[in-house]
Amino acid sequence: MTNQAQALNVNITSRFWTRYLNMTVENALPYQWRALNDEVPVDVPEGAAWGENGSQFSHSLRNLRIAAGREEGVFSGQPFQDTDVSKWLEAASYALRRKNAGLNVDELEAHVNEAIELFEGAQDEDGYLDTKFELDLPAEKRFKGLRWSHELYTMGHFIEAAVAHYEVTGSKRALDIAERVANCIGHNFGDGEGQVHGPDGHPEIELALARLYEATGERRWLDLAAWFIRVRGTDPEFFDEQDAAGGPQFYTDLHMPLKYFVQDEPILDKQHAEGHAVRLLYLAAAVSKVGRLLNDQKMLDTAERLWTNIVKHRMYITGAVGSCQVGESFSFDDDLPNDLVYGETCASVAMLFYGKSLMETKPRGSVADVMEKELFNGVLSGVQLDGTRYFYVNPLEADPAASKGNPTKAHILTRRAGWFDCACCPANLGRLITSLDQYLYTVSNDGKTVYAHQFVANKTEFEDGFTIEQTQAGDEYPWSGDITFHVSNPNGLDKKVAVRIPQWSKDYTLEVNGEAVELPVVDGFVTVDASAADTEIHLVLDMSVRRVRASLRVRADIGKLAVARGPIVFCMEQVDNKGPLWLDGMSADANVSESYEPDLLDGVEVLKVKGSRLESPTDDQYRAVDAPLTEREETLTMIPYYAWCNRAEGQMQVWVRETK
Ligand code: FUB
Ligand code: ZN
Repeated sequence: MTNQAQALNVNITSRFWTRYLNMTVENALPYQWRALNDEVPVDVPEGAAWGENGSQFSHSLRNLRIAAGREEGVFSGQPFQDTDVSKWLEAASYALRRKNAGLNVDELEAHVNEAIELFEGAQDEDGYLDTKFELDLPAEKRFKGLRWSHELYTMGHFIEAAVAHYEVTGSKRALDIAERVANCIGHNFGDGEGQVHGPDGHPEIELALARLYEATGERRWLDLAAWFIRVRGTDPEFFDEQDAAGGPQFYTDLHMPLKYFVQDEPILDKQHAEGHAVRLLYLAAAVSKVGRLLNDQKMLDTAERLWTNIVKHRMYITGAVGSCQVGESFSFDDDLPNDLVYGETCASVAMLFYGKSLMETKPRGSVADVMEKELFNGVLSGVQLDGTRYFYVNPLEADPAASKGNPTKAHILTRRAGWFDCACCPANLGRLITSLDQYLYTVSNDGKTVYAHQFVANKTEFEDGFTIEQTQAGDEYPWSGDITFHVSNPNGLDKKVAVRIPQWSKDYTLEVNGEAVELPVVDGFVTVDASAADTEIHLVLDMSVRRVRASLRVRADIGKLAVARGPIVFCMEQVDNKGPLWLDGMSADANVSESYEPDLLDGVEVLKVKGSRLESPTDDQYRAVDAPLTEREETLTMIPYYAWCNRAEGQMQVWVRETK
């Protein structure tokens, strides 16, 4: 299966997503540039994010300017501080295409060129490119402390940015730098005499090299990506040996097990998603991608196995992954605490990289359903509606008093931050949103079947003159489920369009050219013949409100209900409900009224649930059961989860106490 190679020009027209795209291009990316340029302070409360190094400002661009000889000074920030600029560069490169939608991207383009020039100036003659090492450490320390050095993670993000820039602009300026980086890595790593025989503590280079291979056609980058996948976990002593040999030390007070680094066993033997969530997910996405490109069955099986483990046992209803703050990690099956959750924004973004790759191997509605869940919930909750404040951690239950008073919950912010000391998430969100067009279609290898798997209104031209225009009626998706695909096939090619029937839609109606049809749902898709010059596929999904219970395996959600409508998960916020929210309840058949409120939170569906509120006859801390509690009628207000924390600070919860 292929993806954007055959979808030449995807023009997103969705009202919902155009707002996000334009907000990212016009607000978020310019704001992030200012943050990278030390014009926005780090404002995370103490203890809230891992890895604080006490910096008040990002210093990322300054590090590059110093390394490029444009400014005097010393390095500051995380060892991987350059990646904030690289991810921004990747996001901004995609964003340049919004010029076609009439946006002024001149300033963004100037900053893109400035960033590339800085990377060019900072690169060493041998291709090495990492300002932490270039400014802070002697050259002989390079690649000698890979447990925490993040060197390949850092260079990998630059490679990804360069590939994006090349794909968008056709310019090879950044790509040339990236190829020199890859050459440096290829020279230093491998099975040969004197080469480093082990991986970086943070996967990323594997995905980056696979993308570099796709952009350049150079087979050695794919082989090198596969080498990094295969070497991982084969030598549990590798990091210790580097340390013993005098390798550079970072984060010396952090003692993480090998599992955290996905280095405790070969990834292809792993049965469960374990360790640091972003590390595992970047690696799993690469295993899937490289497995497809090499047709390596063991890699493909591993990618499937880990995905299944995550979505069946280790993913929250919002798509959040990573249940544990210690090590920002996965924990164990069905351990999904709502108030201790990590749910890093980067992890939800990574789930989309992973899902996209699985779709390219074998399109399945179940995978596309998860991608959709992540997009509309786990990912979007990471960013304030105006694009200038961010969540690193995405809880399903939050309480300002608990975050403040209980150190084990200090990582749960109840206000998005303007910038982080470890600012991995903001630009990761940026690069996902500005490349959303790459996540909508998957085309079969023979080019005959186009899987239109996301309900994001768009107009797309494929290489062979085939076009699909997706339009949405009413308040549009995700608020309305009335979707039409206008398919045009002027050359009368042998073509099919496969449309996803989401698992959440209990019922649906399907019409082809105005006639009701019943087609089998295979792997989550209905497939419609589209070999005529014009075909119109009209799908109406069931957007009724759903009350959801979690599996009995999930202790955190026993006796609770969640509420969803279409792909959107809802939550209660204290600004709409009196609180404490844990006293509010609803029954499984509670009456729910819905209304679209165009002026609230940039346009959201609001639910009013006929629920109740627990009342106690006494205020005693403990009381005998002969003083019964009463349920008083109460109307509960619910808004889309992604839009929480855009008004007054207060409690929030997704799962609500279930009453009779
Ligand atoms: O280690 C680099 C980045 O910092 C990771 O991807 C994030 O999870 C954060 O730990
Ligand atoms: Zn992050």
